[in-house]
Formats: sequence, structure tokens, C-alpha cells
Amino acid sequence: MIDLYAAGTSNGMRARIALEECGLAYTLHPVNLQKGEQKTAEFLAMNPNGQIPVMVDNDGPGGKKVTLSQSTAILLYCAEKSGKFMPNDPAARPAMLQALMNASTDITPVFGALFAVLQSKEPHAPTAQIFKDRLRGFFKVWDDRFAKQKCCAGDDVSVADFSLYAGYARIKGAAADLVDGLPNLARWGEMMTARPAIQRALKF
Ligand SMILES: N[C@@H](CCC(=O)N[C@@H](CS)C(=O)NCC(=O)O)C(=O)O
Repeated sequence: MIDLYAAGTSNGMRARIALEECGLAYTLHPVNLQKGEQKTAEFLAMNPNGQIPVMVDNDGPGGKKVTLSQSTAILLYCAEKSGKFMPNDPAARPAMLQALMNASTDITPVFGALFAVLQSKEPHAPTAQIFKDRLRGFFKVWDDRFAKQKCCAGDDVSVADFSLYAGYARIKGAAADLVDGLPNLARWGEMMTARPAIQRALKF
């Protein structure tokens, strides 16, 4: 059995989407970030960085327990465990990895930085604008790409789509102007939103 410790942020959603889409049974343990539940001694024993998500697979490789933080590591772990959502063709992997990294290491962290600036006591508008422009630029590139292809890395849904969707859904909810007016991105977003596993994953 798998335990997932998460909240409804983009990183939390990414991990939960992975479990739902890969069809792995798990128990969700909601973590209240405002109350600081990610900083308790019990939680820090799982992730010394004091951040969600954390996944504990009590039946990992060799029957051993695996404790894993980092939403994209969890995403890849689930894909490998289930044998789903990774291209089998080695020639298709580079495009998938490039798409995955843009979603996981460009979009989500820049949104995290923007959120931190906007939440600070004295939000610095020019800095916020730099992050907004950068995010808009990433989404514009995705919009151009979705004019030519259905999914992040070609015709098939992959882990890259799950990672991008986690960031997209969160940003659409919190700062819709960053994704509005991009019709191909919106079409892809609707396709992903319609997936039952995604709908289950977003209900925190
Ligand atoms: N790179 C990590 C980032 C994890 C992260 O930033 N978690 C945030 C929520 S999205 C968190 O737990 N924040 C609370 C805190 O830092 O105290 C991942 O992909 O999982």
C-alpha cells in the first residue's frame, strides 16, 4: 500500500495525478501547510526539507519500503512501477524529458517564486512582472506546440502532460490572465481536465 502526504498545490497535485493516472492504490493524508503540519518531527523524518508531497510505498522494489519526496520523482516512480505513460520508443524519450523538465523545473518553480513575491508584506511589482512575463512566455511556447501536436511529447499522453497540467491547473485557478487567450493550450487543458483520474486527483 502507498501513503501520500500532500496538499492541493501544483506539486501536491502532480504527485496525486501520478498515482491516480497510474492506477496505484493509495491513502491520501492531507497536510495543512498553513498550520505547519509539514514541519512536525514526524513529517521531517520523511522529508527533512519539510515540504509536500511525500510518498511512502510500503511495497517498493524488492518488497522494501520507499520514502520519496519531489513531485517529479514521485511521478516517474509511479510511471515506472505501473509501466505506463513513458514512451517505449527510445527515440521518443528526449522530447518527453524536455517537456517534463520544462513543466517541472521551469513553470512550477517560477510560479512558486511569483506566489512568494505576491504574498510578501511588500510585494515588489517589477519582480512579479518578470515572473509573470516568464510564465506567459512558457505558456505561449506550449500554445504554439499544441497547434501542431495533441500532447506534450507527441500523440500520446505521457508523464510530461501530467506535470504540465499540475502547473497549468494551479495557475489557471490563481492567475488566469497568464494562460488566457491561448486557444491551443486551452484545448489541451480541456482534454486533460476531462480525464477521470485527473478529476479525482484534484479533489483535495
Ligand atoms: N521541488 C519540490 C517542491 C516542493 C514544494 O515546494 N512544496 C511546497 C508546496 S507546493 C511546500 O511544501 N511548501 C511548504 C513549505 O515549504 O513550508 C517538489 O517538486 O515536490
